[in-house]
Amino acid sequence: MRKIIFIGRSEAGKTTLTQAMKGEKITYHKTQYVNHFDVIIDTPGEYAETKNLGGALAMYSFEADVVGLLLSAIEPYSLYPPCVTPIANREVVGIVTKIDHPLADPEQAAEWLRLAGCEKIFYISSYTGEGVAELLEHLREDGDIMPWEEAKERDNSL
Ligand SMILES: Nc1nc2c(ncn2[C@@H]2O[C@H](COP(=O)(O)OP(=O)(O)O)[C@@H](O)[C@H]2O)c(=O)[nH]1
Ligand SMILES: [Mg+2]
Repeated sequence: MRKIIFIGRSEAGKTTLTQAMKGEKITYHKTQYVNHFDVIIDTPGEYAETKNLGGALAMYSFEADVVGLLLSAIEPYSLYPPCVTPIANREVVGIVTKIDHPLADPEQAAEWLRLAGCEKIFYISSYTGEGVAELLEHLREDGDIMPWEEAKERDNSL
């Protein structure tokens, strides 16, 4: 699996998503699986809140294969400057969090992430697990057996 690093202001949902992606149950096609891959680097929100976002992107992305810029679907504004993603020198994907929220406006958040330079956007709720499997799938490398495939192989061998 490729490693992803989460960047986003505090309250964006980084830590909750990190937990939703590791060890916890992941819902894939309405069935729940446990993820064994350790693929996430969580960061404190301060990195995205100061003028140093570019520096953080450049520095921390060295440890990751993919950078995930998080923006919650209930944000009233975006901190991301337009076209920042090339600074990371890595693939940068946009992650809209909290799509389950009653006040969520996922398309607005997605629009801001595209403005920042993200081409691929994931829509996620760490509460319901929606979108988590898709993000894991995006990190998959040749030879990786996803949690839901492991379960299938086990069933087949019974
Ligand atoms: N409705 C909803 N709330 C969420 C979700 N993910 C996180 N939150 C809430 O948002 C707040 C900030 O989450 P946290 O993961 O600590 O954000 P961080 O500061 O980026 O690490 C917490 O109160 C979480 O319970 C989600 O998928 N849906
Ligand atoms: Mg956190």
